[in-house]
Amino acid sequence: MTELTDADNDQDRAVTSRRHFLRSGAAVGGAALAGGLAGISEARAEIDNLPPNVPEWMKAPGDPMGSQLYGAPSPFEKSVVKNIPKNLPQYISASGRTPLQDLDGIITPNGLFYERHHGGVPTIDPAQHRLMLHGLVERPLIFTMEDIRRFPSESHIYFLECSGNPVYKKPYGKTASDLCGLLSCAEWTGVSLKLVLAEAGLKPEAKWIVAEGADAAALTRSIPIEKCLDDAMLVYSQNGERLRPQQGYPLRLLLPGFEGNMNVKWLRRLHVTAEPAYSREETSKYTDLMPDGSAREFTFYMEAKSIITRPSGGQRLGSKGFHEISGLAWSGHGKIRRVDVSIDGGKSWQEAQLQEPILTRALTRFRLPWHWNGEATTIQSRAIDETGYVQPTLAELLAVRGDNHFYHNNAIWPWHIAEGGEVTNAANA
Ligand SMILES: Nc1nc2c(c(=O)[nH]1)N[C@H]1C(S)=C(S)[C@@H](COP(=O)(O)O)O[C@H]1N2
Ligand SMILES: [Mo]
Repeated sequence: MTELTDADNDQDRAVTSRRHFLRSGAAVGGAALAGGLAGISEARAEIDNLPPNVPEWMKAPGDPMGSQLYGAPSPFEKSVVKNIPKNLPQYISASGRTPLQDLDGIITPNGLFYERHHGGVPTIDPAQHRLMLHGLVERPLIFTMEDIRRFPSESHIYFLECSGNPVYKKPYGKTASDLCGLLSCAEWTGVSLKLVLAEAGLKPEAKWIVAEGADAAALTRSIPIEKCLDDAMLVYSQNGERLRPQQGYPLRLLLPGFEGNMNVKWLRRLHVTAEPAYSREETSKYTDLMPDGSAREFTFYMEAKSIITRPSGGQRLGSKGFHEISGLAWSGHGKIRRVDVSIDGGKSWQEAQLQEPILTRALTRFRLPWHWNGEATTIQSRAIDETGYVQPTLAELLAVRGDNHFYHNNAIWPWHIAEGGEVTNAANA
């Protein structure tokens, strides 16, 4: 903030002084030619655009309508892009993370929605796409996309998170996106799976539905029938427009609160069975080895979790004084009831404000006003969901699950703030 002086407030004087400035500026520019005219004129243009002057973008009409048929962000926002890890191979089995630290609110813009795929992103012609529903049903059916869109539609806001977000033992990475960017939230539109199943008629022995994607990975997961008859959706739109190819165009399964992997994209088949398929993705992957040697499998729901996105790793507090701490909390088990924030390395906790709306199985934004005294400290958040479950520390998680685990790390993330204001990941310090 800069205080407005009386002189600045005097528009007439401002215009005259600007003319003076322009005239003298021309002389300076001429004299400084050898030193690089471009730099000088840029700096002068910047001053010219500041109050009380009329900025250059007010002096002529802007770009005409139709110069962009599909809108894009301002060119000044070009650094806000998906975060594609450089240390992982990105051919075929790949992931790109949401830049959580650069976003506000709870909705992820479609172009920044995280993506995770095991066989590349297929290009599917919706006119040639079919959904097959068979197995333990009275009437096996094949649906076109038009058939699916004829069902009554529903829209809901839900988060989606990969259970490999982040790796378990030593959460590496600098930014909130590196650590937690396999997480996004959108308004999804589609049809309740229950309605579609009623059309086929489930047989009494139906206990599981094995869902298969139309990608080169033919990703396959078994879903318990209870979830299929609850809030599961067949989704064709995200944030108002059709699904992006990366999110499963033209059709995906959406299982609110379940680990990302089960939300099968490019959905082509629902096989109703009495037993799970024990596919690769639910045995060798997305299952965790416990200290006693047993396998923790079919861990469907993502447990309560939160992360401070501002200030967060890679950012810097410019000065001591007022800063708002802001972040995201979510739980696969329902609504977020409370978020606590600690600004003293976990010694004491304060209740953060939750921003409306607080939705079931959606991201919830929290914030805490904070006066930073300029000393080094560690800040962190912990989420409590409506079941009363409290987000654990990494040490608590390791004590129960041992260190052979790979997936399902919902531990608290501490950020270290140095005296100079630099924010770094304190979990892998
Ligand atoms: N068909 C198919 N579905 C899939 C995948 C895939 O590779 N193929 N990846 C899964 C994984 S591991 C995750 S975390 C989510 C990611 O969804 P998104 O790319 O829309 O964010 O989709 C799941 N569904
Ligand atoms: Mo995933």
